[in-house]
Amino acid sequence: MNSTLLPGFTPWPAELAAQYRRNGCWAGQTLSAAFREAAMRTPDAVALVCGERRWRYGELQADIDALAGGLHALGLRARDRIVVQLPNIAEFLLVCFAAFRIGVIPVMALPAHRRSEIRHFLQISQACAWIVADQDAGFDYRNLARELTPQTPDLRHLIVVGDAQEFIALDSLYRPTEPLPQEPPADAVALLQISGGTTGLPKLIPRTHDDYLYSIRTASAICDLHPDSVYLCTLPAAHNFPMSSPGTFGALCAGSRVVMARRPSPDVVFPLIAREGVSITAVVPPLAMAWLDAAARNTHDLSTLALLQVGGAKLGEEVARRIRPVLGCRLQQVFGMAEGLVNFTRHDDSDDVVAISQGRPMSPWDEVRIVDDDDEDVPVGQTGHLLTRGPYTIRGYYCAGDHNRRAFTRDGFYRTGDLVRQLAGGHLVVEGRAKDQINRGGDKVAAEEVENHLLAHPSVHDAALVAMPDAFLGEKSCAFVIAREASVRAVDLQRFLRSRGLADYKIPDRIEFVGQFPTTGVGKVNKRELREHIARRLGTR
Ligand code: OOB
Repeated sequence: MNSTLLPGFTPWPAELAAQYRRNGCWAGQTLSAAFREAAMRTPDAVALVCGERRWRYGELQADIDALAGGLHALGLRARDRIVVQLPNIAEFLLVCFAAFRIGVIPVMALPAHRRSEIRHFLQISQACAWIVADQDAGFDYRNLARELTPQTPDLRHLIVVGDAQEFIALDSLYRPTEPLPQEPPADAVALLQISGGTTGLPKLIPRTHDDYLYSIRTASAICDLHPDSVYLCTLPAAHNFPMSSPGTFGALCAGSRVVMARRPSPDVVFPLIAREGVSITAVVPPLAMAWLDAAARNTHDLSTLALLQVGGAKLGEEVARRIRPVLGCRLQQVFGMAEGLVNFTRHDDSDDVVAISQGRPMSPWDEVRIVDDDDEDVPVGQTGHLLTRGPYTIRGYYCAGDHNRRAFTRDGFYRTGDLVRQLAGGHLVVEGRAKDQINRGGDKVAAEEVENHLLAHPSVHDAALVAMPDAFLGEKSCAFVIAREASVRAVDLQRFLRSRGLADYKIPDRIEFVGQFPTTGVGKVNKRELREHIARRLGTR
């Protein structure tokens, strides 16, 4: 047992934890030990490819240990938090596994996050270190660091991949001779994922070595990852889907090869698939559509690609049915969440089930309930709220007592906020969403977070953010605003939100000025009506 739990982490009840150990879900192994096992099996096999750089398993293990030594020499200790904000480069994986080795907990920020999100992550996690790339996609992360370091007293180390300027260069932290401390216990928190969020500020999701490794290994078995598999990391590496379902972590623990794609566009990805013989990758629906379109002009050999995983947002049935004929690979739908539960369609599912369903839970130990507004089970086949608990679904967000009382039932089921119905074979069909969130092609936008930023503008009296249909992204965001002054324009508000350091994907795609909001019977803003209103204006339902 772990006697030194991270404060703010909600463990599973002791009886359940004992059961998950007895039934073999929790193997009592850390993520770093799982990688080491793979590295020892095939030290000469290529583990990681990033641009022209390549690591064999043995070399990667040596670099991970050397970096763990350097982080330890800096003063980082077990349970310290480090915000990791890196693009799809090898260093992302090196830093994660070095941190796991010494029990340091990465907070999985996305490259798209800006001042507002990063300040919040630094503050809520009390991270003592933050690691960024010098610049990426035209954004200089060192400038953001200069702005934020004075405001975050816990932050002691700013580490930079590339040109570090006045900060610490990651390259200077490889210390192969530094003695390493003991590995952390397997029931310790390994990492903090970021929630899509429904409230004012994003929540952190504590995942333990035990639970994460179980989900990775189960996903790897479902996707049949083996030493000859080649996994292409297309989506942002820190996201739960390309990291663990089975993702880069799954591939590394299975002895497969990981290839990092710097950008997800077909002109980058198709040549990489051909050059490296990629066999599996994960995308969101808009990317699947972009790849389908690009396939018509494609000259690269994509024949090694056996499985395309699509998830993060609802995939349209028509798009689903085009994947195999156009790209020549099987489709797997993946419906998951950083909080835990991941559903997959399976190899032996019929084409129809793969086209219309979002898969079924990956573990026999996943408990799923579909309930009405009063938490009563609905009859099979009817749509209701999805609740879940199990060996890799969290019991609470990090340091979020009040919110946890709403987000979980008293008996520990996580309220996913998704509306689903179940097919006879157990597969789930996502029918909608009860949570106040916009799913912008897989990027999650919490309405309240954006509304709060809008309300900070002196000309805004009230604001309500809703989803509007979009042919490519599935959904975009539309802010309805009651202005105090008629002179304020949409571009002013969009510029204002950017100046507040909000990630670009959260800036409302459209702003509609109105005199008042429609209300529900109890006087709440009627967002359903606002959604219908904007859909009508756009000429779609
Ligand atoms: C994945 O994780 P998150 O945490 O970014 O978002 C979770 C939410 C779900 O609750 C659901 O609302 C939506 O994203 N979602 C889907 C979906 N997959 C996720 N909605 C419809 N169809 C799907 N296939 O997005 C995530 C994590 C692990 C694996 C895959 C996706």
